[in-house]
Amino acid sequence: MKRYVIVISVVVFHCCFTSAENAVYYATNFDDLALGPTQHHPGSETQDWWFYGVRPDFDEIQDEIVVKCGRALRLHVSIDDDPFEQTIVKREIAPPDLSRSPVVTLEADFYAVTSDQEAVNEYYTTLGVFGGPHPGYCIMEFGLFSGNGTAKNVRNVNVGIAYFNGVDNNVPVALTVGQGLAWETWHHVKLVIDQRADCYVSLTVNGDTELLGDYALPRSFDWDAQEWKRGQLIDHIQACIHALHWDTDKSSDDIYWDNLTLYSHCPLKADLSGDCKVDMEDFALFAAEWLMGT
Ligand SMILES: [Ca+2]
Ligand SMILES: [Ca+2]
Repeated sequence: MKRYVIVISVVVFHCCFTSAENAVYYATNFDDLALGPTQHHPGSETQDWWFYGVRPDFDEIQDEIVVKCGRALRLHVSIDDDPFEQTIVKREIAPPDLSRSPVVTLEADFYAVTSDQEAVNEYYTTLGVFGGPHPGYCIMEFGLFSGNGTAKNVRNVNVGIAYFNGVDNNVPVALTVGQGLAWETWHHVKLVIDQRADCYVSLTVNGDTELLGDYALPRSFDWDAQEWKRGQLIDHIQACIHALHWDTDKSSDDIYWDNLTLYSHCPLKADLSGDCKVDMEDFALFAAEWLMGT
């Protein structure tokens, strides 16, 4: 009995300080992709199947700005765009089985540009992962915000995420990291969610981490069922930028994405059987080898 207690304590201690291998679902630095605008769905193999969502020629694989390592994906909205016009670029993904690796991470570098930093119209762009049970369900996403009543060179660039508060996703998380970021500078964002626990895990921006385990993941409204539902099946990555002009203030805006990675893992080191659960099956495996060879 005494040995049993000791074994349990060793396992629990171990699982809190280690993590399992990552399952990578998509990763690109865009460097080997063909230059130029993305193509209509399903896209071109030369551009690793990135395709435009709603309108052509407002996005491109490019290497003309100061890119820290080769090519990057650029999305653009014009000062001549109608308000609420948007540029969307997508990349489909074979839906992964998250049951054995429910902690999902989306990482990317971004470089934000606006033609008029003194203008107060809104700058708004997003990077997210979407999927089923019906197309368009948000699995995880973060936005980059500026302007909206304050000059963009005063507010600078701010990371934002939504959470489900029991009613809707309309009240953003009050973040402390990723706020007041410089324009025309590369920044790194790492967003981690726990799909099984239905909560965020953390947000890391330029090395600063904020824990977000108290926040439920966003829902999407199912108009047929008239209820909010949580997406379960990842099927594409999506980048978007919006033209949000004011009558008095307009701007051409760009976002550049690079070094994009989507992966997941099981956080339970004591899961020896590989099902991302720790139960008697794992204990039996552990006990069977306890003190073997000693
Ligand atoms: Ca690159
Ligand atoms: Ca197990």
